[in-house]
Amino acid sequence: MSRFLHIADIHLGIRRYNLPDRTNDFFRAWQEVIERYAIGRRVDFVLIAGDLFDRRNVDPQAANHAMIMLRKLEAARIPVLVIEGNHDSHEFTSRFSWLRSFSQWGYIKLLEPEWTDGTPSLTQWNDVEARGSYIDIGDARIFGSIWFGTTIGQALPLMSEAVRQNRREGATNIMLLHSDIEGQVNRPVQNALSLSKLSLLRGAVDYLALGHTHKKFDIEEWAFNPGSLEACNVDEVEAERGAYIIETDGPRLKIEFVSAGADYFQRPFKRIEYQIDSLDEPDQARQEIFEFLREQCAKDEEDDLKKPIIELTLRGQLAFKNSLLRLDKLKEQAIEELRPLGLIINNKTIPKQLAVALGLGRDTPRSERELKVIEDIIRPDPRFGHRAQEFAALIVEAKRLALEGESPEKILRLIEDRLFQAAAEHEQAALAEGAD
Ligand SMILES: [Mn+2]
Repeated sequence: MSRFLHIADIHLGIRRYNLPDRTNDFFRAWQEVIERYAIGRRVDFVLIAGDLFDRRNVDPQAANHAMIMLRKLEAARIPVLVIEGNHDSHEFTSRFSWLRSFSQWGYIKLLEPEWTDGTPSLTQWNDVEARGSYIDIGDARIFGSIWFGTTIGQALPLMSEAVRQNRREGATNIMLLHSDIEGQVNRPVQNALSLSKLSLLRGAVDYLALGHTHKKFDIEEWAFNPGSLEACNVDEVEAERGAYIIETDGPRLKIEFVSAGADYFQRPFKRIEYQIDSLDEPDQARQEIFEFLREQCAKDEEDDLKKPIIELTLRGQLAFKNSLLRLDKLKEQAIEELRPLGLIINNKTIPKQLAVALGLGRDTPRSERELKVIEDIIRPDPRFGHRAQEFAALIVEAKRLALEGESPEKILRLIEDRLFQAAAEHEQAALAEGAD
């Protein structure tokens, strides 16, 4: 029987949004998870499935943050098995990397397959050389891998075959993998590992310890992805994430998941919106947004650990040039006077002259939407505005003819006819009015 902690995507040293305190949040999450669930539960080993660090050029503070907990794990005699992620992988032009150095110094064991002529060969961990591709701890055998990036599709069948040949029968065979998985990515990616290729590993390992996607998921209670320990960006805030504590008994697994926020430290985010319409003067607009922020900040917890990071999204129509709003000034003033832990401002306003086709429902057909957009663009023009609807229809018709391959001359004639016809009618109407 063995018990282990599986985490991934710790991202120590994160600098996203330029929030200097944010990197401490990531340390706090890492610290609590290691203290409570690795040392507190006396696990046999810890798995880190990639992205321990936010960048391959680890900065001194991030190295300290890693070392503080790695030394505690060392004192508790808990080995830490690590693979590279896309954020902290080595450079192809160098055989040195910080993860390799940490491994050489004995604080982690970086498990890497060796590649020669496009095929992987796996070697057992050698304590003297401090290198190897897999390691035996108790009744578990743990295999590492590397960040495959765009080559994952070709590399995975080779890897799974190599692992199959080196599995230890009777043991719990575990593999670490940092990769996008088909069906689990929110953004468009080309290199997600297909489920059919992933299933090749199924016969080779009993537990697949995944990393890379920053939200929790599992595939058929066999491949597990805990998600990042903290939220790396605002869009990740809502996603469930945390750590797995696994107990194995041969091929049988007992799975426990501890959740960010509920079971260990997580920084709260407060996402607020401000509607900017009807403010015509930049300084006044900035002041009103500031007052709104002041009210919002007054409601926040005083306790530094509970204070939220604020994400303010500005919406609506702007009657003046975007740059006149001087959001940098707003931010400076807010940080100085309101002292939020972090402030992220998103400007989603649109210039008034581009605010077209507003108020159309989601189910408005495309053709109707198109007509309305064109009409709204024509309307402010004093030459054509009074016949916006008519000319919008004309433009759509000209487009239809062009798409049907009609000759340019014929399309031009149609436009001229309608324009002159319109002008003539307009003139007549004006004359008739004058005659009254
Ligand atoms: Mn990551």
